Amino acid sequence: MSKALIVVDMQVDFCPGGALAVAGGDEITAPINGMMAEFDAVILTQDWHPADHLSFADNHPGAAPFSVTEMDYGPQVLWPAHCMIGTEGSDFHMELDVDRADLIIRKGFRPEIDSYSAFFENDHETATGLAGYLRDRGITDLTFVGLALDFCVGWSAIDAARLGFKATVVEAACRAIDLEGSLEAARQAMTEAGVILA
Ligand code: VGL
Ligand code: ZN
Repeated sequence: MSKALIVVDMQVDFCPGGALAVAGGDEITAPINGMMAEFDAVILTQDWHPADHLSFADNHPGAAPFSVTEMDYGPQVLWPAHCMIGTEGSDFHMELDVDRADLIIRKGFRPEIDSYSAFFENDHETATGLAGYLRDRGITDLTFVGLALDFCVGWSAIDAARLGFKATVVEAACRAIDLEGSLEAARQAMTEAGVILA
């Protein structure tokens, strides 16, 4: 049994003062750094969008941020522009122990499709390659922390469970956006998928 800590989107734009700030996002860097020592591998995900990304409300004339639109692959929340490639907002939080990471997996770089999960883009089909990497290394148990619990953390953990990994989410080392009940919905979906909420 080999286990990895998957640290989801601990980036400047998701922390207070950022473009898509999650309340308390900066409070979890210290606990996450502290957890890293307990794992065989540490993997960071990095939300990584081009300026013309279709998840940005700005790229849908007249659409308000946090409204929902219909894409080819299903409903998509339109976010304020965030984590743009090469900007400060896409950097990891200054205090995160980035040096401990074995792998940084970027997601959301295709303009026409968003990617909440670390495993699949939002069509639930296009793989990021993370599952293959973990399997090649013999990693079976995954613990998820980071931002945001009800989007990227939740979707990643659900995909992990569906792919046959043992998936645990440590809620105390996560923070949520909580958009119209999204936190409760994510908790329920995670439980149904067999994710352990610790
Ligand atoms: C995220 C919304 C848009 C996240 C990323 O990390 O949860 N949420 N992009
Ligand atoms: Zn994003």
